[in-house]
Amino acid sequence: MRKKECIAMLLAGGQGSRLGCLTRNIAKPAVSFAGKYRIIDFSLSNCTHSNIDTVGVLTQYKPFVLNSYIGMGSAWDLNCLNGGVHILPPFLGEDQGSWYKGTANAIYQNMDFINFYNPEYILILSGDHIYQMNYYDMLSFHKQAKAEVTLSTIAVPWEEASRFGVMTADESGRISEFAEKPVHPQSNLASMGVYIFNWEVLKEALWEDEADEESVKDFGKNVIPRLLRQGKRIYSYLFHGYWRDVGTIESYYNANMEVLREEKIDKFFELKKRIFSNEEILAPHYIGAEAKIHDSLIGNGCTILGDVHHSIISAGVYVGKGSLIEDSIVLPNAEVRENVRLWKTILGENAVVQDDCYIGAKSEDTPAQEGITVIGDHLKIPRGSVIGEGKNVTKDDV
Ligand code: ADQ
Ligand code: ADP
Repeated sequence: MRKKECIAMLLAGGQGSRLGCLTRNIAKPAVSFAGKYRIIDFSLSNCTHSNIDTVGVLTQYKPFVLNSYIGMGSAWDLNCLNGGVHILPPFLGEDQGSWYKGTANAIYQNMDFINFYNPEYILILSGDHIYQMNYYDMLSFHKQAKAEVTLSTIAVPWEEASRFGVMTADESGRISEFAEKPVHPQSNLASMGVYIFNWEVLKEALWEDEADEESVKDFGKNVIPRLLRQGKRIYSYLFHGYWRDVGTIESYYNANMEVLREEKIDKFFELKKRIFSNEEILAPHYIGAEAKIHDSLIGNGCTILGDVHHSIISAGVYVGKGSLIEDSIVLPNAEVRENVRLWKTILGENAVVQDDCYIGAKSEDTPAQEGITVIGDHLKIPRGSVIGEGKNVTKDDV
């Protein structure tokens, strides 16, 4: 009755330190995206559309916003009785458990959860990717290839390859070499951090990994390379769609801005399958008589009295009179008071910029040329502040 063919384990506990002050108080998968979503919506919606109805979400770092956002999982239709979404924090495993040391250790500590459903296959997902993918197609490939492990892969630009696990595969897709974030990559075929394992194979691999004192308990650094050395059947499943890892400020900013491109916007909102979101129900946004807005997304519950150009304004944001927001991302419930200029800035959730500030530029005439300015959540920027371009502003700086 409880047995499932395939269940998903979604890794959502990394510190996300490369997102700087955006993840000071919030886990990376709970960071807002495209004015309406949180990053985790993409992976959870993919599960729903792939008929995967049992998902363990492994949380660790700053989990409170994430936990309350996921709730019972009903937003993604994952609130079923036999299965559903389960939040799995550390310290619940055997012997009280301990902090998750790495991605593999996080799964190891939740073996009881997996055994409860006794699946044949385990799908491992990350909480920091923007994409739409049918995991069942990947599972069909995995079965057909008689693989023991399948990695979802994508060709990335060569200059970015060293950010990823990269590999070499033969014509059938069988992987012969794998290197985690090599300084000098020999291939641009990158791992998307999406894995399918035969549960029996993974179980064995996790025990071995735990016993290895040199291991940092990471899939990319330890588990995959060890299985490859053992001659296991590891396959690459080449993904052809849109996929972005939004683990850095630049990639997060660029992926948001990509949504705004006129020729792309329809594609984003008319995806074949809907992306579900658990956004609060808010009033419609209000645009004041003098406001000028173009090339932008405006979330629900916003009040816009100033100008917004080529920007993403998330739910519940206030923009006061005489303010101009350009090339920026304003995260939920932030407040931009009067006569403020924001250029190429990510303004954190609930942050407040008081009157007459220049953010991302030194004055009205010198907009930021490069670099993204980030203002942490809940910060209050005092009246008249000037914050230069390309700076990560945290509470300590203000
Ligand atoms: P990274 O992007 O560096 O590389 P990693 O830091 O391992 O990924 O995090 C993967 C996911 O696991 C994230 O969603 C993170 O939040 C979560 N996570 C990290 N540590 C965790 C812990 N201790 N407990 C729970 N969750 C945790 C990986 C692969 C590469 C691949 C890229 C693709 O190692 O081979 O190319 O993903 O993005
Ligand atoms: P590109 O031409 O940049 O490779 P596509 O034409 O496939 O990308 O997609 C156009 C835009 O639509 C992307 O920039 C992205 O914003 C959005 N998009 C398309 N497909 C997806 C998806 N599956 N998941 C999330 N966003 C998507």
